Amino acid sequence: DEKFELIKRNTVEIIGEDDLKEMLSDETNKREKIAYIGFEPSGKIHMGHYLQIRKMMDLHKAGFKVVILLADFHAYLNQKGTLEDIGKLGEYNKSVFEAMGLEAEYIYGSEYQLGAKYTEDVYKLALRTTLKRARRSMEVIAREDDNPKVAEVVYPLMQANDIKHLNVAVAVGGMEQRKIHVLARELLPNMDFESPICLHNPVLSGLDGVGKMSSSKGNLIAADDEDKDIKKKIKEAYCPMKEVDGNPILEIAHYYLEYPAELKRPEKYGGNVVFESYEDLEKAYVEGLHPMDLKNMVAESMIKIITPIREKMKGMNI
Ligand code: IYR
Repeated sequence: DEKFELIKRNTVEIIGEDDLKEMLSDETNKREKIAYIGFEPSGKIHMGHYLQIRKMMDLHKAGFKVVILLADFHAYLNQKGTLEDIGKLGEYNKSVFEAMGLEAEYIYGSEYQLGAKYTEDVYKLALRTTLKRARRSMEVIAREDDNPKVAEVVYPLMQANDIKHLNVAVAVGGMEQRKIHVLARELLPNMDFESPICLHNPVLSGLDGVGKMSSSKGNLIAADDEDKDIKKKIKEAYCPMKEVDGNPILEIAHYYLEYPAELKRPEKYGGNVVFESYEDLEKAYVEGLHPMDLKNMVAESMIKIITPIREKMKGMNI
């Protein structure tokens, strides 16, 4: 129904859709409505993060308690720095998510991941997971390393275990988290825990058209970018004419424009056009709508989205 549609909107997939529908219609709250997502603390919060934060707001609206895991030990295991520095980034990330308007409970991994029961469960998962599978689940997530460390295979076991120890019903993440989530779905039922529902968001392409939008690559629009930077980045972004696949600007238009969306342009360039839906816009683009027209629409809407977040961050002294 309505809540389900809100939760499903703009996702790539929900694994366990029927369980979710059942949860939404069950007023006895047999299964606690807890949804979570974890982030390795990061120096830049960008529009890829915001897509996920918005989904957590949808879940909140649909009656879920939202938990945000500031995954400090995970970042540490993934060679992102000292625990102390990662901790500071976690505080910063929390403030940005609050500026985005998310109401949630925030928890650091290090607050519970050294507990005896948690640790025992990691060992159980370690016995039940092949090395090969643990490594495969980390394919997009693990930092590149010519000599991969054991930490890389501990990481997914802990992530699966987080679901149990935070009592999560709905685990959220980008599509790159899917293999870890599927592992959790398979193993947790043998550890006295109900298989989680897993919701996967699209992963945005980088503005350079090379790989995904990523804090480490700088191919992003940040939550606190100034208007002139947004305009410049979008103007210079990869946006091949008539091409849909891997086109970052069209992806942003897909997930961030409000439809019906209006393109405003002078008569001599064809005048104004209204696109009823993303599909409508995509069709026009494939048929030759100019990349500059698309970029102008996208820049305008990004500025509209980012301005209040940026100003709130300034007000909070972030
Ligand atoms: N693997 C995530 C970070 C992460 C997510 C969850 I959900 C956890 O329980 C732990 C870590 C990433 O790639 O950022």
